[in-house]
Amino acid sequence: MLNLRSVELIEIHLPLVHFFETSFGRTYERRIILVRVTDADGAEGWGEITCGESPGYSDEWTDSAWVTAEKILAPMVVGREVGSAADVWGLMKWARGHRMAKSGIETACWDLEAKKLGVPLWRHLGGVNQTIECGVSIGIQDSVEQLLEKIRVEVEAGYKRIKIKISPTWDHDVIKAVRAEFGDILLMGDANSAYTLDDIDKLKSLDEFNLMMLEQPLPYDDIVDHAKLQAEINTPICLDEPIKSPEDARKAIELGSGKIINLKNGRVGGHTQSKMVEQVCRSAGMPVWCGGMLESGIGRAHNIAISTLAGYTMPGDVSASKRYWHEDIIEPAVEVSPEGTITAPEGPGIGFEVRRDEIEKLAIRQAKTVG
Ligand code: OSB
Ligand code: MG
Repeated sequence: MLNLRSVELIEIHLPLVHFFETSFGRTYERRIILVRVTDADGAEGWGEITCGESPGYSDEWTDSAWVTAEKILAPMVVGREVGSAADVWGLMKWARGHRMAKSGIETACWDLEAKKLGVPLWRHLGGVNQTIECGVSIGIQDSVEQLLEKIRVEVEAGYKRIKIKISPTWDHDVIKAVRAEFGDILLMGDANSAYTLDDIDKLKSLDEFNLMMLEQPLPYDDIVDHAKLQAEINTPICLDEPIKSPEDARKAIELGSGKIINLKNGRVGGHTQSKMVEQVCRSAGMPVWCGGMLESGIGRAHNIAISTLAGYTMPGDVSASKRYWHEDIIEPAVEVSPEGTITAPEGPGIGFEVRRDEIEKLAIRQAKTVG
C-alpha cells in the first residue's frame, strides 16, 4: 500500500561533455526535471522527466512538462492511496498524452515502493538479467574524422553496438566511411524521422552496409509507411517515436512496420507501460532494447532497472555517466565494464545514492505539491 503524500519537481541544468546532434537539432546543455515523491511513512523515491528542451523529438518539452506535472498530474496523485506503484499510471490516466511527465512521477513511485520493500528496483520490476549489454548513440559530428575517432573510443571501451545518427546530409557516404574503418562492428543508424517514402532509393542503398537496424527513418507518428518501407528493404527497421503504448506496439507488429522496438520509459509513460510493451513484444517474438534520452543518473538508473526484463534482448542506449556528464547527480556514477555491460545494483530502489546537496546547488526552480 502506498499513501502518496508529496510530489516535488526540481529543474537542474547540466552541460553535456560533448554536444549531441540529431536530425532535429543540436543540444549543448540539458534542462532536466527531477521528481521526488514521498509517502505518508516518509519514504522517498526519485524519477526523471526525460523530455528534451524543445519539441523536436516529442511534443513534450521542459516547460510544457513542468506545467503539466505541477498543475495537472501531481494533484492527481498526492493524497491518494494505491495498492502498488503499478496503479499510479491509472491515477493519471484521465489526462491524455504527456507520457514523459507521467513517467517521471510514475517511475519515482516505483523507486519509492522498492525502497520501502528493501528490494532492488530491477528485481521488483520482474527483471531476470542483472547484467545488461550496452551500446552507445553517437550524434552527427562536424567531420567524418571526428565521428571515426568517437567510434574508435567507444569500441575500445567495449561497447557492444554503435549507433550513429543519420540525416539526408549525413548518411550513405558517412556510413561507407565507417564501414571501411570498422567492417565487423554491430552498427546501426538512427534518422529521427528525417526521410519520407520519396527517399526510398537512398534508404535501399543502405542495405549494402549490413546495418543491424535502421531506426525511425520515416515521420515520427507513422507506422503505415514504415510497413511499406520494410517490405522494400533488407535492413530491419527499428521503431522509436511512434510507439507510445502497448496498443501502438501491437498495431506496428500486425502491420509489419518494423522488426525491432526501441523502448523508452518516458515515451510510453513509465515502468508499468514499459512492462506492458515488453510483454506484447515478447509474446510476438519482437526484440526490444532500452533507448535513452540523455538522462542524468536518475533516469539512467531507471533505464538500467527496466533493461533487465527478459524481452530486452539487444544492447540498449544505456551507457556510462562520463560520456554525458563531468559529474553525475548519483553516487556512484554509472560505469560500464570492459565487456560493455552494466550490472544492476543490489541496493534497494534504483540502487544509487541521489546526491541531494548537489541537486539543491544545481536547482533552477522547484515546486512542491502536498496532498
Ligand atoms: O532518438 O534515440 C533517440 C537522444 C535524444 C532524443 C532522441 C534520441 C536520443 C539518443 C540518445 O539517441 C540516447 C542516449 O545516449 O541517451
Ligand atoms: Mg531514436
